[in-house]
Formats: sequence, structure tokens, C-alpha cells
Amino acid sequence: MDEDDDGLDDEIEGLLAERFVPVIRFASGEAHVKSGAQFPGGKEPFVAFNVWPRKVDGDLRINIVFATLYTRDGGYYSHFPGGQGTNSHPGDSSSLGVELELTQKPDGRWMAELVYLNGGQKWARDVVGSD
Ligand SMILES: [Ca+2]
Ligand SMILES: [Ca+2]
Repeated sequence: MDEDDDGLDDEIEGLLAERFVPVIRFASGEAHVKSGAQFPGGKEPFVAFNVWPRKVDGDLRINIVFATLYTRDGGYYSHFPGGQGTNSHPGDSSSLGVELELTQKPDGRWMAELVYLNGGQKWARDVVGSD
């Protein structure tokens, strides 16, 4: 099924997003990340995604943008005037993106490999790894 009519099966979109969702780790003292059954996976952030294919020099690429949504920002920022926690506020969101390269193997199976992670700047796969 391709409900968004982008030429890529929506189930494949979901599988790729599940496989390539970035892992976000927090400091052990992070006090503002919420947990509970209301969050998929049991804790924040709530992650939504958008997947779309595109051609780059004849090769098939897949772009995925992950929106990471939080109920509260604890105001932790290393350079904020006033010190840590002074910019605390409800809600917060950011996004991360990945670009994947799809290649078809001789046995007919498709393989997806990370090309880069985009979190404000592009990080190539040799920097961030592909696992
Ligand atoms: Ca689709
Ligand atoms: Ca799509």
C-alpha cells in the first residue's frame, strides 16, 4: 500500500524508519525526560517520521526525517546566559534526518545503507557508523 503516493510501499517506509531511527542518549542526571506508557517505547521523546524516496545521479535514495517531541525542555544548554535550567519551558521539538542508499543485490534482495545523519549538520556514515 502506498497511501502517500510517493512510489514507496508504506510498510517498507515504516520498516526503514524503525531500523534507522537515531538512538538518543541522555546524561544520567537529566531530570526532565518523562517516561510512561503514553510514550511509544516507554519514554520521551515521542518520535514521528516522514519517509520519501528520490533519485540521485540515477541511484535510489531514501530520506527520513524524525521529529523528536518533548513535553518539557529543562533548559540545559551549555552557553545560555543565566546558567543551566534558566531557559526551562514547556514543550520542545527538534528533528533529525538520515539519507539512505538502496542497492539491489544479485539475489534480488534490497539493502539500505546510511549515507549521512543530519542533525543540524551532515555527519557521514564513516563518522556516525551504520549500525
Ligand atoms: Ca509511500
Ligand atoms: Ca512516504
